[in-house]
Amino acid sequence: MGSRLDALNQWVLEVARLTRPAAIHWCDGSDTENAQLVAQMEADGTLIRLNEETHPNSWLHRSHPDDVARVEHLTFVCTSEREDAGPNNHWMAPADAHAKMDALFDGCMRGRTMYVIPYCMGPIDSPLSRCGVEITDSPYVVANMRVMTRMGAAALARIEREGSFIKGLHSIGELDPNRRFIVHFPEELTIKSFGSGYGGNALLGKKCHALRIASHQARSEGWLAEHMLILGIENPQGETHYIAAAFPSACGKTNLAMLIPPEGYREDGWKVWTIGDDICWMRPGPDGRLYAINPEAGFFGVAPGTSINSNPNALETIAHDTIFTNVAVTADNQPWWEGLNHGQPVIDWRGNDYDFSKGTPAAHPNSRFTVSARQCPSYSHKAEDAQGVPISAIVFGGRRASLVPLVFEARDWTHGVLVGAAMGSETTAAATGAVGVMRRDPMAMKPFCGYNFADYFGHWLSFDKPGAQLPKVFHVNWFRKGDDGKFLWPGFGDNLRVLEWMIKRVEGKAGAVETPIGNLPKEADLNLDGVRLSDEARAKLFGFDADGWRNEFASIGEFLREYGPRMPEALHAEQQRIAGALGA
Ligand code: TSX
Ligand code: MN
Repeated sequence: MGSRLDALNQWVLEVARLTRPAAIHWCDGSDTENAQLVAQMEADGTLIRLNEETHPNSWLHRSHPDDVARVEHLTFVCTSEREDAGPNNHWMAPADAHAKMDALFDGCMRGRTMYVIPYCMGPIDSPLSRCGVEITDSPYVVANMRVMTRMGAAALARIEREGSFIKGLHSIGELDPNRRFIVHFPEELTIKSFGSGYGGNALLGKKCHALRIASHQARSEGWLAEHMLILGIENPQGETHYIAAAFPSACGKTNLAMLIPPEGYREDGWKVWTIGDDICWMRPGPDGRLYAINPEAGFFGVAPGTSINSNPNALETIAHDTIFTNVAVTADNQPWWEGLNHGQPVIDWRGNDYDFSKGTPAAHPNSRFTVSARQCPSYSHKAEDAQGVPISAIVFGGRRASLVPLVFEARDWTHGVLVGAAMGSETTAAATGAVGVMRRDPMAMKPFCGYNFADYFGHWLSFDKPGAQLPKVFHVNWFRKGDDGKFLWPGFGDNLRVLEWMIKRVEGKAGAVETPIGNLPKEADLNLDGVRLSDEARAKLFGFDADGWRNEFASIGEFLREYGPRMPEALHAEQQRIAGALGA
């Protein structure tokens, strides 16, 4: 009695009264519990065992074919004031949203087990970490949350100690796309998700908690919850700098997080360490620097395109103890996807015989692996450090075939915030409509910021204050194309050449040319030993086109004005300063 778990127990009972489960299971996160759940899912076909010789203890899950991705149009942020959610979110009044969701949840777990998942986002002993409890009727969600978070007894103990947690209620419902909603109540630290069993819709610790709810919490508590990878770069002297980087989808975030240095760099003693591939929580430390943790404990990575060439570390990570979702399988029951460069699919992601002649992919383009970060060869022990890692540079990036050079440095923090706010990427493979259309995706947070973007930019600007030792901000573009439509930069491991320049800039050891859009390296400022670049490539990767940028800045000005009077004046002023420097 009087325990700090009373609030949790009461909420669990309340949810059970609404959803009417046949049983309630409190997840302790133990190996025994996991083995029982996996056995049950193997028995009912939720999980299919993969080739035990080549992929020990690995499983295939096939989701409902209409339930294969996040659903932005069905995702809502329910603040009491509509303007607090902003034009970047779908909004519903909280009371209406609760009524709508509770009607869906009414009796939805009849005959099913309700799982109570206590979890911690971030190292269990870190002051930067935050806890939550997800209630779900999906054992697949439990198995994934166990990999992606610190789940179970230790998290429950922390919740008991702190007395506060994020409430996440989830049911797969009937997996009916017409009865599917992902709803957030940032002011109540509550999430309700119905009708999907997939990824970000269902693993509520990830996008719903660690980004949408956390971004809202971070604003009021003075920190940042960002859609960023975190990596460490160790130089031959043994010093490690940490970088956080935000990219829209299809830019290779996981590949960058697990980068393997080019051969010459490896020989010289350079190493790259992985902290995280998707989410970064950071806050100012006592020395004024930003300290970051990865709130996740695993990778929920896109399978297609992952190969021995693009990401050998990922391939090694997923060689055992991995859950694959919606991949194809080979004749000998190995997982397969487009771009694997190995083996042949015989059964597609839906479980049908694969018909090569139809030209459709065998694996779903959004098929995934769920795997513990500890299995990654480049995983950094610093990822478990309660203090987090100090961030030396923040990198924004996008996929831009034209205009945007390989890399530039923002002149100061305010400029850096504008660079992040104005970031955009060209669409790839027909997920939605046209290919190659530029979409702005500020800080890669468009689907994930739990409040008004104008207020979010204001929050970013607020970190620039006396005593702050802020990271330098950069923008990169690995995807610049030549007139022949071919990529001009080799990318992948060679991106370390660009990261090295950034670190040397931070240390005051590398040169740059000042331009109106920021500081660009001269070719000689980058180590390009062994990289062959045409004259066109050199001109486009390291040059700056004033006419093109004048148009870009006119478009950025329009974009800022779309957010109306809440947009911070400092960003308008920064846009105008640069537009002015580019000439009218
Ligand atoms: O992930 C990528 N990165 C970051 C790697 C650390 N990709 C794959 C994007 C799809 C998710 C890239 N694709 C990168 C990149 O830097 N660059 C490119 C474009 C590219 C594609 C193929 C080649 C070169 C560049 N091939 C050859 O040069 C042989
Ligand atoms: Mn992501």
